[in-house]
Amino acid sequence: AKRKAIIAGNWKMNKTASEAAVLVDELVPAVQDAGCEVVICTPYTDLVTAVEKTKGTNIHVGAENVHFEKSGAFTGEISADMLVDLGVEYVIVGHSERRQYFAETDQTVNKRALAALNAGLKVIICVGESLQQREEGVTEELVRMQTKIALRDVTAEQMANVVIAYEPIWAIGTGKTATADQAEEVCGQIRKVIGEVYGEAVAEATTVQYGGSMNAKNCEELLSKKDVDGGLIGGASLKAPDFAVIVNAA
Ligand code: 3PY
Repeated sequence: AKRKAIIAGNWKMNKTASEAAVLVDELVPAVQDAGCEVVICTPYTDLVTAVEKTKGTNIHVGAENVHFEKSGAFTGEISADMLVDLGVEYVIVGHSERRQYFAETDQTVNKRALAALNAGLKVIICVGESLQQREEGVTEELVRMQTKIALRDVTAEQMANVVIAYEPIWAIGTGKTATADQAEEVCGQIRKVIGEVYGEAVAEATTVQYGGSMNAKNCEELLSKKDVDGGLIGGASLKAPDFAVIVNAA
């Protein structure tokens, strides 16, 4: 494919900084021959360790969230500039756990994506339907809407720094995985909506990942699909050998 496959780990709320140091030391040799882009998205408290320990390697570091304001009275929040200054390159925006537990909406996803892009970060924007929405047959409409709103005011030029991760909520942390055909279908729908907004060339160049219990066993089939350009990896990203299998399958 002409576009870049990206395998990104989403560590979620796991690993102290000391534990992160151990894991990154295991990851560096395990993924050094990757043919894809390799990203690890870690808790804020692990970022300094991750950036330091991956200097001069093929591993890129990302955060798991970012606030949309530049600075000010937002106790407990972290700005895009703060991440950039640390050497962080990526940030996940709109993971379903943030939508579900932290009142994230399509509108705040859009604000975070814009703030991150304007600061020079690359964003991994997560979209995906619940089990109920899938059963009601509104997956395509829902994912189209989430994608369109998340990208409002994002320029065609900035799309070079945008990754979309299709993460069906029913496949997150449940051990259930979308079938490769389901993943391919929705990733294709996402690419189609990007094409409607930005044109075919941008759509063809945009990395669209699948996420949701992708692991060392099921990665090969999922990654074989033409519209699945990598993965956002939960639990399996916390084990260096498993993460390496996924990276080497991409
Ligand atoms: C999962 O695989 O469970 C994820 O949520 C990846 O982001």
